[in-house]
Amino acid sequence: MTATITAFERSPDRGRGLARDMRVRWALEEVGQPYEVRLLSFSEMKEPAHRLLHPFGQIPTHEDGNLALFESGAIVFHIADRHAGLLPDDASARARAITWMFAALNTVEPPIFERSIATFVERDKTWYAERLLMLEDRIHVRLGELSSCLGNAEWLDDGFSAGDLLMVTVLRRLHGSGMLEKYPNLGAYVARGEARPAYKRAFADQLAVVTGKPRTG
Ligand code: GTB
Repeated sequence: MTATITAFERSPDRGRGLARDMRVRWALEEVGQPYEVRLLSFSEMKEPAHRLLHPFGQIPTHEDGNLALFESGAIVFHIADRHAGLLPDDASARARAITWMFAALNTVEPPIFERSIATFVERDKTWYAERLLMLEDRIHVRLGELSSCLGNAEWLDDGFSAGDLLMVTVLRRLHGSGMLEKYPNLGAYVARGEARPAYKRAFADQLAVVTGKPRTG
């Protein structure tokens, strides 16, 4: 059965792949699973019908047969767990890849997301500059640690995994901030993720929602 995911009808990022359906699309492309997309307006997300799928009235969701899931990390794990390509077979390597999934979402994403929110909604506050510096200091701590851990490796633990997929989507949020540029190995890591054919297909599909021009490749 073909899965159905939900995404923004009008993504505030105008198709730059920052909304969290991007990571789900990318995971589905990596494992070669077709999917359908139901686009939702902000008001539709808050309606009872959608809240049956997502208690917090958000995107993305993932429906497959009788199973409905929310939380992008749980959805990516579900896809990676059921299809080959995003988690190693070896039990220890698999556990390490899952650890990186949690690290991306629980340790690296929070200060980065917080900074994005601040730049949207706190710009006019008297304390904005001070808060931005504080948030950027916190992000630099994490980026420095991640950069040391990655070193010259291609991916976080052996081959590309769902841990890398989530980490790349998290780090991409720093494009335009000037922060990633201080860590050349992290910049190259993100570029490697973005160069993957599955990433490109997912990016083109979410962009097509905005441009109305479906991808041709
Ligand atoms: N923890 C949940 C998950 O990972 O799935 C968080 C889901 C979430 O934040 N969903 C957002 C949403 O539905 C969209 S992705 N928001 C509407 C609402 O809460 O009413 C977050 C997001 C939104 C927009 C941009 N952007 O435009 O750059 C980037 C990321």
